[in-house]
Amino acid sequence: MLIRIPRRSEPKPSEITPKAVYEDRRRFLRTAAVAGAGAAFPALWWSGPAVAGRKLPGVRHNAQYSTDEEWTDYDDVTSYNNFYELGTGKDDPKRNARRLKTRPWSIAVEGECEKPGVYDLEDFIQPYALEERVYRLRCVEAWSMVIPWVGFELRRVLERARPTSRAKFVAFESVYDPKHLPGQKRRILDWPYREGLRIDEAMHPLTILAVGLYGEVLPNQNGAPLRLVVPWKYGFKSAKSIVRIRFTETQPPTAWNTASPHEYGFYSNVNPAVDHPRWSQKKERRIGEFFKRRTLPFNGYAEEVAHLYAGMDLRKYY
Ligand SMILES: Nc1nc2c(c(=O)[nH]1)N[C@H]1C(S)=C(S)[C@@H](COP(=O)(O)O)O[C@H]1N2
Ligand SMILES: [Mo]
Repeated sequence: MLIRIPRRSEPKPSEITPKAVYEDRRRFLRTAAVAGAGAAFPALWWSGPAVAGRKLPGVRHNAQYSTDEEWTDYDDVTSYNNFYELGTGKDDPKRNARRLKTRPWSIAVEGECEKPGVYDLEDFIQPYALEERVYRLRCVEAWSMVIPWVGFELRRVLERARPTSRAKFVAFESVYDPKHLPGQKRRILDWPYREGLRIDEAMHPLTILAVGLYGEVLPNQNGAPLRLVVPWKYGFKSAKSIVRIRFTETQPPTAWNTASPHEYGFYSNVNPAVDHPRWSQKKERRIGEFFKRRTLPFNGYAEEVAHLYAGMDLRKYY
């Protein structure tokens, strides 16, 4: 088997900014900050109709929360997808990627919080420093990948909104655009795609909102412009192309649980001891590998998250 050396984000000589330009830019940033624009994030760079694939600047690699396993090939990560809004075949999302319109895009933060709001994508992302997190993703269909995401912790967004003491869950809603999205012309799921987390799961530092992968702006087929990544749960919990984040007092309905409750629970923590009714969850095929691997409890993140479920019967709350 080929050992591939992961692409790290070392600057090429061509990317090293000349000193004069750099100093000019610093001056510009200072002025902008004084003017109250808070230019931590380069908005101009980020805007535009077709930004998928553009290199993301200023991304810090987070080694603490990253696996050092070999990254799944970029081509597999971006051409073998589940994104039913763009079709149910694995190659449909890439083929239909252009049907998803990611600009303009706004995100509503609402429900049980003191500071609800509707934000343009650029304003929503602007306050957060971008990090690279290399996570395992385990699909309920018993395959897995290792993906270098770029994003920030969801808890930063939640803290800013100041949830009230009644906020016990966080609900997520994906894009609804049946005019353009071929999958939404059929009732494969009860659109829009919905997901949810208990608030402590949503606040866990492993839970991120991703805006990129492989150091670049997220391709549409991977859930542009903004998607959830919850690495210790089956892939379907990580909702793509999010337009709404809502604090709720009661457990919110979710797309797959609504479609088939005995197969897909609300928690859906990766659990090799609980089979899917139609297949085993004991092993998985890492995309790009031949032999199957044993699936680990909580997808290998037990040390970080098992305490969230202390005393819960995870066969009942699957
Ligand atoms: N809106 C939306 N989000 C979604 C899905 C979907 O069909 N629609 N599929 C889920 C499933 S089953 C998986 S495994 C992951 C796949 O993410 P990836 O294609 O970026 O690897 O996205 C999840 N998020
Ligand atoms: Mo999945």
